[in-house]
Amino acid sequence: MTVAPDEMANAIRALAMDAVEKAKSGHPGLPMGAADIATVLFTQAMKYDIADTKWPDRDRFVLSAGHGSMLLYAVLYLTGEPAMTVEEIRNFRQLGSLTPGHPEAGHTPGVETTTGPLGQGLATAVGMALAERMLAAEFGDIVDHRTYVLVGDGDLMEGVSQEAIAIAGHLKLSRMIVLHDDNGISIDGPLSIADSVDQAMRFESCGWRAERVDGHDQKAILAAIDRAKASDKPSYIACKTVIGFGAPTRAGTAKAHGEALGKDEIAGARKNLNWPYEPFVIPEHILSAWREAGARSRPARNRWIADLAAMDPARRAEFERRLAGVLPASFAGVIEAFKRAVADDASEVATRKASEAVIAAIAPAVPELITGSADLTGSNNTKVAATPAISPGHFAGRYIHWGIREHGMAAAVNGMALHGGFIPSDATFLAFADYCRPALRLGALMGVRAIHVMTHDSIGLGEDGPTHQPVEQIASLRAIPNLLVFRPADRTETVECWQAALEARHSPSILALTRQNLPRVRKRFVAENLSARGAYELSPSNGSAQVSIFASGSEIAIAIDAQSLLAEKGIAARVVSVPCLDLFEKQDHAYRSTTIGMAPVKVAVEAGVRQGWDAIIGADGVFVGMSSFGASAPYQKLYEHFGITAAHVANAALKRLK
Ligand SMILES: Cc1ncc(C[n+]2csc(CCOP(=O)(O)OP(=O)(O)O)c2C)c(N)n1
Ligand SMILES: [Mg+2]
Repeated sequence: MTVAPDEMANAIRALAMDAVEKAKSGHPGLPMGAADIATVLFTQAMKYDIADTKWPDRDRFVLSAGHGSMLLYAVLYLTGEPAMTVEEIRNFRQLGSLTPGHPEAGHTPGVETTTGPLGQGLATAVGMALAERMLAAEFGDIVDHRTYVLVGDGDLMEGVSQEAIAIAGHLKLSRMIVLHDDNGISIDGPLSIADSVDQAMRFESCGWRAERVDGHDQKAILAAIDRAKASDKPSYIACKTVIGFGAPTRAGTAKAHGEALGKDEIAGARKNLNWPYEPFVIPEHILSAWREAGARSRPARNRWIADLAAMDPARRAEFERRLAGVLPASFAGVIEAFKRAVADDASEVATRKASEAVIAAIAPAVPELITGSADLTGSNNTKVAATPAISPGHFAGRYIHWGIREHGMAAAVNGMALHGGFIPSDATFLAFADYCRPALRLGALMGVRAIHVMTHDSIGLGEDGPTHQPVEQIASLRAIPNLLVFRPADRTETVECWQAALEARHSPSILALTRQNLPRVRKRFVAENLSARGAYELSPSNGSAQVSIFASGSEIAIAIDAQSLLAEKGIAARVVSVPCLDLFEKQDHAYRSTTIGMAPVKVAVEAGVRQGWDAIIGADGVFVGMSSFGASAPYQKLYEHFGITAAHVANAALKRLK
């Protein structure tokens, strides 16, 4: 029995309106409007096998308009993802279900990336498309897939979309195909109240191929996708749709966007769509047509498995290691040798330079490490001999010039990590972490291993002044769950923090690094990665400590000088280095309490705001740091001006002792 294309699409529409109705919340408009687009993608255009949603060579599908989650859940159920039962659809938006309000990667099989914050999916997909080309440049045709993105009007209005579109067009990511649910409606009403961009012209001007089709004409959509596949540019297809297609009074209006339709409207939609079936019931002939579609690419997957088996065994092992995200066997040895080598180097160094040396040392042994910068290559120190830059259409390389697009960069780096095969890192100034923040947050929520090198980490950058001097950034980044914020103090800690970041498979990391030179504070080689504990006693006291001084990064040297000043006054003090407060909080109670210690006076020193430090020093601890924005001056003057000096730390401790 042949099933009409609109019956296939109506199955999505019915599941979406029924699930939203049962949950009494959710967004029926997008799934009902974009059902024809999804039907074309999942029954004809895309290469995937629902039997293995992790097949490395599957086409990726990103629902950037994450509020339309029921579209994706319906497709996963219809195509036959075993975990996505009709029970899960009935439990839409309920605790513990596989059908949360917005799609969550790592939670629901078949969801490629977490979406919901508009624009993120599109920018993340750029990283997936880029990773695909870069991996293909390394391993050849065993990597050969596309990245499809469904965007709504909202995704395209968000600023990050411009960064994403511009870099994708520039790099000629021809395997990226964006389908726009061009319904002209968002929450407040018709788009015309707030937007008059010609999207096709916009994409074209960014180096994309663009065209417009009727989003309810499945033949036309497929033909446009076929043309997109043949293009040497990324493609944008505006699919003119009606939001809430089928709903008798709400279709085409903002009322269809984000609330349950209600009994009468649903009854009317069933009539309009010629869908006489009970809620959550998909008739056998339609379900089996969908299930067939879900297995359509099985022969392609079997061919791929055979191709993989036929690969040269050593290359195959390397390819599989890369996809598994396991560091090379040589990694630990390379790190240890380098750490041993720097242990004897007593010269001063900026941690950004120390980081460059780490990258130079490990990049040859860790081919999955990708570096890059948002136009601050010479300041971030992320480019080394082993990381040549890629260029438009040429993806053999390991360095990405992202342009001045911090938000798009951070999102794309998430996408590269999600795609697999790479440990991506990027870079900018720490003050501009704020420009990356939505992507940093999503990366942390998803648990991707992405490493963000953020240099110029305090007033220590000096003359560029308060606009460029991070004050609250470190604290605000520490506030993001599962984001590891590292602030190393010297060469050795910089090696250790890089190592910890690379080994943190399910967390993104920030490496906050200095512009200014710092003295060596770790004087003896220790095999253990002490920074990975988050905090450790760096300089013990001579006798029972009366003062514990906690610090990170550039303020460690100040803490050690303060320790000497106190010793001159007969006060025993110890110094604890805190390169990663987040990791310290994960240590067991015994380690935490011995590291924090029993000294009656606790002092923390960091050239940032106090927030977060009370976890160590308590509410009556002494904090020496910043409580205002910085200023423009040579950095030594600024440290004096803001009172972040050894003398000030020692005096503050003495005062508290009395
Ligand atoms: C960054 C961000 N801002 C705001 C929202 C809230 N929001 C969710 S959907 C939406 C409107 C989106 O319009 P459109 O993409 O056209 O979706 P449609 O109404 O057509 O389904 C808004 C403002 C969000 N999810 N993310
Ligand atoms: Mg819309």
